[in-house]
Amino acid sequence: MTDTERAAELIAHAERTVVFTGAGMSAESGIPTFRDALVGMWENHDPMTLASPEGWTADRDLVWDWYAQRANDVRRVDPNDGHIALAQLAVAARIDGRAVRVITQNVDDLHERAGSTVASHLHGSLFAPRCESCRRPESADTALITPRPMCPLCCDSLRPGVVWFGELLPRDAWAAASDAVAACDLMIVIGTSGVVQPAASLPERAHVEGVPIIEVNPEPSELTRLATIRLAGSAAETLPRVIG
Ligand code: BV8
Ligand code: ZN
Repeated sequence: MTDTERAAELIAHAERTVVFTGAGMSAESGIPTFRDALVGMWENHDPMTLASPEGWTADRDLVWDWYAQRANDVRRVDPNDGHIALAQLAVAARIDGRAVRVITQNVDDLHERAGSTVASHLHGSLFAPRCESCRRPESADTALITPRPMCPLCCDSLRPGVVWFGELLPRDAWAAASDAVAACDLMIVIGTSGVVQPAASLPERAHVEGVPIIEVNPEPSELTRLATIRLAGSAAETLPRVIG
């Protein structure tokens, strides 16, 4: 049996699958991975600085514009065959009483636009801006607007709805992800370098519990050592092959 066939077999029979995705999931939709995210006018900036409270307080307009550009970029692309295969997997599983829960580190909405329900956006969303002071949520379209809009309620600044480096993950997102991982009998890890914590500790937890892990990534990652099966390929090419 090839690794692809073994993976397909595990996926077809798992009762409670968790799909754990990173930036590589969206690469074939044309969204650069986090580390490649700085092109054009952003190439002289460090994503770790732009994606941090220090970067925000240093220059709110610059950081807001970076996120608005990323939100507009996502709006201009489509989910890829990998996103679509995952959405189809969940529909097929539900028919015979099996569950597929998507946990993503990504801040785009491509899983949702492919038809998936996302159980947890661990690092927030480009499309959930909120007021920095009163936390009033604003519409997804507000994320696309520059210059930086002000809160209509308290007139303070809006901020992007993402989790910055040095910020705690949203309690409900972390709880939903932890519960899904605690209950799963298969984990599919797609398109993540496995560097960012505490998100990367979730595959670790599954591994400790003896849950089989399938990794889909053209390159080895920090999580490859945990993989039961490693499929060295891209999300859009590999997932349709292993999801019947
Ligand atoms: C926190 C939103 C408590 C913003 C993001 C423990 C140890 C070490 C460090 C820490 C630790 N605990 C906390 C830290 C600090 C930090 C951290 O992890 N730093 C890293 C750099 C070491 N973590 C935090 O700060 C977290 N908060 O822990 O709170 C706390 C509080 C105060 C003080 C201390 C602790 C918050 C982290 C959230 C950061 N926000 N996103 C934004 O997007 O602008 S994370 C951001 O980077 C992305 O969302 C994504 O999650 C991450 C990048 O990771 P990947 O998704 O894996 O993407 P990457 O580019 O790395 O890899 C892409 C992969 O895809 C590659 O493997 C590639 O081969 C593959 N690929 C490419 N093409 C394809 C493909 N795969 C498939 N198909 C393809 N076509
Ligand atoms: Zn406000």
